[in-house]
Amino acid sequence: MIYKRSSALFAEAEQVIPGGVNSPVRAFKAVGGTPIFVKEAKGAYLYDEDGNQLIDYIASWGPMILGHAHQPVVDAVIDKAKKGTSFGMPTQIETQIAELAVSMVPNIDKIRFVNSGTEACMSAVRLARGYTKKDKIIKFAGCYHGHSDSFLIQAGSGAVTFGTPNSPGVTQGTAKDTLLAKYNDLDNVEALIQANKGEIACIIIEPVAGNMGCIPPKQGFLEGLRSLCDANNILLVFDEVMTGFRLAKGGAQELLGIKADIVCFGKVIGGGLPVGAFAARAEIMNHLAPLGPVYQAGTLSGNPLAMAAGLAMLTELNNGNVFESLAKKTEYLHKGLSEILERLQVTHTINRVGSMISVHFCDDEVVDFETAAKGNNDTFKSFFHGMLNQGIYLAPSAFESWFLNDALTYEDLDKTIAACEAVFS
Ligand code: KE4
Repeated sequence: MIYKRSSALFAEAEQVIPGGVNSPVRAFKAVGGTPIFVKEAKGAYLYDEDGNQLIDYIASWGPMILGHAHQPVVDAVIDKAKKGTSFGMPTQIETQIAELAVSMVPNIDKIRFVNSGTEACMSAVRLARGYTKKDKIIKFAGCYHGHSDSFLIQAGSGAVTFGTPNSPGVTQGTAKDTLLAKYNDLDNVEALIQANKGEIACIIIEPVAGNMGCIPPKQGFLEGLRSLCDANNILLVFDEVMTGFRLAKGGAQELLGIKADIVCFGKVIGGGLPVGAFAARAEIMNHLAPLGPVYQAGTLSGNPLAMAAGLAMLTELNNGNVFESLAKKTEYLHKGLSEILERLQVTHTINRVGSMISVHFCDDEVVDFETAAKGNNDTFKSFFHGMLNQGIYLAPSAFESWFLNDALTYEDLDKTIAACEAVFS
């Protein structure tokens, strides 16, 4: 594959945009090489600036679950744009998408729209703190909830002490209120709660982790968190920015049968336009301004253009059964890749939940950040570039989940499996 034009465009971008990208993971730092510039996309295929067609396995990191430029979404956006894109005043379409989302997702009565997953998670934590009148939060190593200060925290010195900033610009004052736990380790969470009795407002978690590769919750883990939260007046916040409207209509709450107190959304809910949201039962959501004292706002929150894309997307998902089709395609891909890698004796493990999947080049079971970090990154880099050179675009990091879109055909999946065989033969 030739990337001459992408390389030239990247050099230009670097002059005026830090690192040449508007989000770091796009810069290929984890896999090396220069990022691919996309000219357009349709269905399961990306068309880059050098004229290469690529089978897409990130779907814009989740949103494009029905494939790129899905006609009903495109039509809705075009129609709405002609009538104005944002007014800074309430519009009926906000109520329409809110009613639909509330009808699809369990345990929520009200929803507030924002402009990104970060904003949704940041606002959900502020709401949890305002509602419980407690300051500390527990998050999990390897889980990503966006780039808000409270989340850019790494493990502190002791197992049950507070975290320390993992980015310059995050203050110790912020970090002291974020406790870091180990994913799938209930004892560790219980120890943190005991060591910070009465001070923890919420536990925020990706119910199926997607930012360490894909990591499913162990049997009983989420149920245990639910019980610990109930026993300690702690709110359980599900960050469903990735899993929401992807794993099921009702997301991970529906698929796994666990009730969260606050649920955060992003990605799919916006149909490819910038939309995030957070939702809960009315008793909690009514603490939000202008009804309650917890402040949260946004100039473009609920703007009609983004709502039109999101409403069209959720309507398609609510009326169809893409989740079963996607799960079957992902299982097919999983089986195909496993057979090849086993036959070629490539040390690996594959995690999969619904249409989220990741390949880890290690033989340990990948159950948390520590085991995810044991993957052989050199092997992953060769895998990534070997697949890319055969027209298969995977997530450019071993710590990301792949996201299947329903425009992928079984022929595309077979091509992907064959490309994997070519890489390791
Ligand atoms: P955004 O602010 O990027 O819309 O959402 C933040 C976020 C929150 N919660 C979860 C579980 C997420 O995965 C994300 C964002 N995901 C990354 C991919 N790992 C987006 C890609 C990027 O950062 O460019």
